[in-house]
Amino acid sequence: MRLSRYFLPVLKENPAEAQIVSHRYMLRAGMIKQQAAGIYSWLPLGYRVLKRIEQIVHEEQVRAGHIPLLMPTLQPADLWRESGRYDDYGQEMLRIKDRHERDMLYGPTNEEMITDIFRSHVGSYKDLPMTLYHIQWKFRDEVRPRFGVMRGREFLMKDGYNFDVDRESALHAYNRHMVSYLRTYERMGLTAIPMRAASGPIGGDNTHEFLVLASTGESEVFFDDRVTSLKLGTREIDYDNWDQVAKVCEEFTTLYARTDETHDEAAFAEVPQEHRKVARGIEVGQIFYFGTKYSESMGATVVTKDGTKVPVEMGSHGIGVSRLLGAIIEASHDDKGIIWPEGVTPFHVGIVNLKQGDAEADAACEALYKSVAALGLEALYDDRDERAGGKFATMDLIGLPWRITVGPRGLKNGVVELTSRRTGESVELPPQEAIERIAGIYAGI
Ligand code: 5CA
Repeated sequence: MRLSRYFLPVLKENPAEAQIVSHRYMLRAGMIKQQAAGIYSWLPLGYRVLKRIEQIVHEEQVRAGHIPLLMPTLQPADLWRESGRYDDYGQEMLRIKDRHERDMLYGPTNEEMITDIFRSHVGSYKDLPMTLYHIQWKFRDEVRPRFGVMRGREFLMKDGYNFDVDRESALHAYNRHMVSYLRTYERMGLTAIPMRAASGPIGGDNTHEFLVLASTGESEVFFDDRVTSLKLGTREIDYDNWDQVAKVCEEFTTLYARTDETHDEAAFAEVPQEHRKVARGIEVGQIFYFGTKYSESMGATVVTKDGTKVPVEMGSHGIGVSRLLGAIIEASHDDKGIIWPEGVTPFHVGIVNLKQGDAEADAACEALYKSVAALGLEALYDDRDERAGGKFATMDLIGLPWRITVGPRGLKNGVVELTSRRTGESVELPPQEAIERIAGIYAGI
């Protein structure tokens, strides 16, 4: 993309309404625009990152054997009357009447609808296990929407629902989600710690939240800090191998890590003092096992191997897709702007032309731009007729992890400059070598 033809409405001033750094940088970098409290338009740069995050979530869900579908944002109230949650959900639910005076609602989550789909089409243990998921907009009329996309009213969520014939296979589905989430967050450059939590309006007694540590997080968390160095890395996971998946979960959930809702002072006191930490965290996902809570009230049954009809065992599993943008920025920024991890960056590399209009500099930039595209990667080429200082400030603010700077002086010596946004380190290289470096960096991502 050429910056002269892009839509990147960067703000020079700090917006007064933004209280935390991620909100401030998302507004300043022209990623989002607020349309009403907690409701945002996704401007091109923000939309790109949102799509990259979605893509990672999809890939890891499919890798775990889960099946994507798409349910609507609007739901009939009657489904929620069946489960009993229509009245329970309270003011967080946005209720709507259509022209025929039928009660509708903008879905805050989809347990009822997915149970309805299941009961309409599935009835035998032979079709199980099955996990269906979608990535769809949700609406929760939060009392205090704040911090930009972090606590929105309209927000994008991946919500998945497992259907299993018995408790053991449902617990495997729970574990499978936990492991797939660990990989999902790691690919985004995040350390998200599974913590024992409380289930709230979703129900059930087995639930973990995934928390990214950040001083601006809304949850208070208590943990053994050795949990922060656990990594899934590139190890091969066979998601059908119950023991292997359970072992990974054990590895990640044995050390003490709880939110304030389930915190237990006595158990915490047993953590060696030098490892005992109290901090704040951003909840980027939550998994629930709730058994037959919805299948019983809504009549979703399966016939088991021995011919008996039982309510299907279920759980639901969410990832805060739009919230993740805020969480990633909270975890990865400096005083100049955002620092995108390679896995989610809106463009893979920025190209800065120090002297637009100089025939040699222009030609070198054009050649680099084409070479990046030939790698199957995307460059943002700042081809505007602007001062170098302004170009650097924009690149630093929008946070592309790599920048190639091209100027007449370097070109005389046959080199361009490759700079890491994270470390600030630069190396001078012939253009072809800079391209090879970029190819190498993204080969493993
Ligand atoms: N049905 C279950 C799982 S599918 C569910 O709704 N879980 S949840 O309530 O925990 O939401 C899942 C994730 O959505 C949360 O972990 C959080 O990351 C994100 N989320 C929840 N509320 C908001 C909000 N108001 N703004 C942005 N993200 C949110």
